[in-house]
Amino acid sequence: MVERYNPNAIEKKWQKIWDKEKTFKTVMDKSKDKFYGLVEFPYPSGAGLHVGHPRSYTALDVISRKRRMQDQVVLYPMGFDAFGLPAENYAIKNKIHPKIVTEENIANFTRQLKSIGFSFDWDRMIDTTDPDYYKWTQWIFVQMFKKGLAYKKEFPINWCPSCKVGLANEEVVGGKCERCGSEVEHKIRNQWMLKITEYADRLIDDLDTVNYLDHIKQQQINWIGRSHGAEIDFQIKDKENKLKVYTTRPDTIYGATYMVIAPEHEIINELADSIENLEEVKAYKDAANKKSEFERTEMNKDKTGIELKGLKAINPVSKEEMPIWVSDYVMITYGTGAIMAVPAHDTRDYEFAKKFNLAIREVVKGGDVSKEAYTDTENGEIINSKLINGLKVDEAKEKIIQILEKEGLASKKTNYKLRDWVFSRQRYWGEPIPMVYCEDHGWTPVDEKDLPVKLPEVENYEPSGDGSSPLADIEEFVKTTCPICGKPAERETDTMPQWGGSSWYYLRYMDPKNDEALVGKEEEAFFGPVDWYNGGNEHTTLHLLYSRFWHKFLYDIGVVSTKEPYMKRTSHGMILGENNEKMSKSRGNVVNPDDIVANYGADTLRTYEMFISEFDKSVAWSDEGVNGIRKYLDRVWRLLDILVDGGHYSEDLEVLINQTIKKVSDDIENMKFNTAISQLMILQNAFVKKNQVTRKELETYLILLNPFAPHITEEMWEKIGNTEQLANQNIWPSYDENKLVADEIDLPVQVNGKMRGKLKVSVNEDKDKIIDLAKQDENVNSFIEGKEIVKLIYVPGKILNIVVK
Ligand code: ANZ
Repeated sequence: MVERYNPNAIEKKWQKIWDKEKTFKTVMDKSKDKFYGLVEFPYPSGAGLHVGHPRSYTALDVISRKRRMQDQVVLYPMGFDAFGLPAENYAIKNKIHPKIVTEENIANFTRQLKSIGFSFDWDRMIDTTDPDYYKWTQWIFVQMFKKGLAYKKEFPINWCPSCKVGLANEEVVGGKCERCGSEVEHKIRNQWMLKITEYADRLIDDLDTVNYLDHIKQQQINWIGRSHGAEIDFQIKDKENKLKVYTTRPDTIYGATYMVIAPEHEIINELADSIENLEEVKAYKDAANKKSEFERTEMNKDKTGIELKGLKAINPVSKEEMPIWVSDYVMITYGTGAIMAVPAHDTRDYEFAKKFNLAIREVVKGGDVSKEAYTDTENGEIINSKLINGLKVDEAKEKIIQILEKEGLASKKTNYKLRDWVFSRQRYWGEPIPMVYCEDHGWTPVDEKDLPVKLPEVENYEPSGDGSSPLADIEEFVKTTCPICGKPAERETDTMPQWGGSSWYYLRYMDPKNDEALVGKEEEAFFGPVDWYNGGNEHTTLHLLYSRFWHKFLYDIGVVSTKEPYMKRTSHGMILGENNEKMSKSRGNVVNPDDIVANYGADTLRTYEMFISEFDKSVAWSDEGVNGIRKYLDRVWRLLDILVDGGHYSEDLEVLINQTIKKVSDDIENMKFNTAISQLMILQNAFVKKNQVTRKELETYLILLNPFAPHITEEMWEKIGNTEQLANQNIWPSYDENKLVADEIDLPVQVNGKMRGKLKVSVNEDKDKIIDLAKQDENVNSFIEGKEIVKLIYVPGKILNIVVK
């Protein structure tokens, strides 16, 4: 009998060895294939690691460890996205420099991550708050400025009048300040913007070249919100002015029964004299300004509006006069801020027309517009529309645009929901935006040789109270000289958002210590692009979009050689508390990974998190489940008790072992970790049932289990006499195609009594499977295809006879 399984001792031992020997150090080797696996680097919060983190980290650790054993050069790095609000707020409250808090938190995170046995190359660790790192974040900003992609614009910030501080969107809850509950106002500030809109088409079109889960691609596409349509001019009756609308449905122009403009539309001022109910209109506009865009566009909310009395618009095809309404469901920031309303075929217009008793005219046949708007564009046929009757929607769109274009009243137009990216934050704990303002030269970037612009040491992190960042109060920081003329000038005091440092971090891992370039050419060419990126669903929209934008920009200026940063993107489901609710301190259902490691071992934590459910599904934590995995690893350990000599697989287990190799190999690549582990459990049971495991069998078993439970498997591997670590070897087993099915035979297949083929199947294969296989056989299928099968005679191990009409 060997001693009992003692994870704590074993795990500490191996972690020390990995650290000391730098087992997972990544070294470029062009003679081999590379694999770059990436997981989202955490924000090092004071609360420490959450059990959600290891779900993602273990998944790509499993894949990375397997790929290493398949002789690939694996880059699997880790770092910290350490700028951000919590450290700053903590600093304000406790008067501790955010740098100190951040350092402590990073140390704690590192300890926790190491205790779980991830195979990160710790020599490549990065920290976005390290000046050697953010120097390059600033450098990228400067390049963007030089290419005209960074510019200043007046833009409202969320402003808490009682805290006297600008708030991030996530600090505004239901329109109120998250800290003090006051109503949040909008304060206009001159802010830095990045022109992501210039990349909108490429950000959609290049999705064809990457392998992201479908819903992730769709989120990118929806966020960018490209739509093709036309701008059409509607003459205002008895006036010079025209009302320009944006529509994606010019085919429905005969169905337009009224116009709607956004409350902020300039025509209200331009034609104020002719508006009979101007006071009411102004009151409506004031009320609308208080609402958020979300409140205004919410589908199910009650529509409000007011008619512009005294003005009419003229439909350019039917020449009909139409009323003009003002409503806050039309946004000034999209299209032209005005629409032609077609209630019969647009749901929002329909609701509006019903509420205010406006005409609904059907112009696309196919639905029942007395009940609801008919919005189908595939099947509809145009009616009640003199110039385009009988056409399909698509044809009608083209034709109407053609007709109106000739008269100079319309032009094709593509619109995007995507807006330029507000890149300024009025905070201390972020990368200073490396710009200088000079009276004579305006905004000028800091000279590249003077980067990084470091955050100054300060005593006070309180925002200045007028909407500027705390940096504005530090004279030594603000006062500088103009990089062009050398005259006194002032630094920008806004800092970058947390999205900055995380938009390019995957590049720095390839070459983290380079002080001449953000990444060396050779390293980038070898390691790039990221082969597989896994992260949370909450980051599949913005973070992904922002970093794809930066990457494309870096491609354009020749820093990187690929158009896309990530070849593959997957996401994991959330781990909920035992009570099925989101884990949170206030709910008291948080599980601390430290406790699991201490009580059960890291291998149990890892294997449990991979076994818990399908990888992309949310799932509740279960202590019982953890216990179950611990017992399984205990049983694996006891395989040592039944070990016998033998450099082969026993004959009766050969098929099961080959099946297991195949299943574990395939399942890992498909992120079906749970079924890979089930299969390993089945094989372990088979050894126990036989009360014997040969040395060869145990070795194969340990290799297959190693990615999930690296410590116990290294220990057992060593115990049975191996001297070189599993993790470093090109040792992943392959399976024998011919040994995947038990007792294979060639089953003859007849159709109407004539021999038509033979199927390789196991003796006792079930009937449905046999029939499926027969249909897949080309020759057999050619005799049954399109015919009715009237009878099937299957004698297992002997013959299949199909009788067709
Ligand atoms: C007439 C029409 C008829 C429309 C119909 C739709 C269906 P996307 O795909 O989002 O681009 N629209 C245009 N500008 C708007 C604004 N500033 N605020 C609110 N709505 C606006 O949708 C474009 C459609 O949304 C446009 O096409 C317009 O309504 C509306 F059967 O014009 B449509």
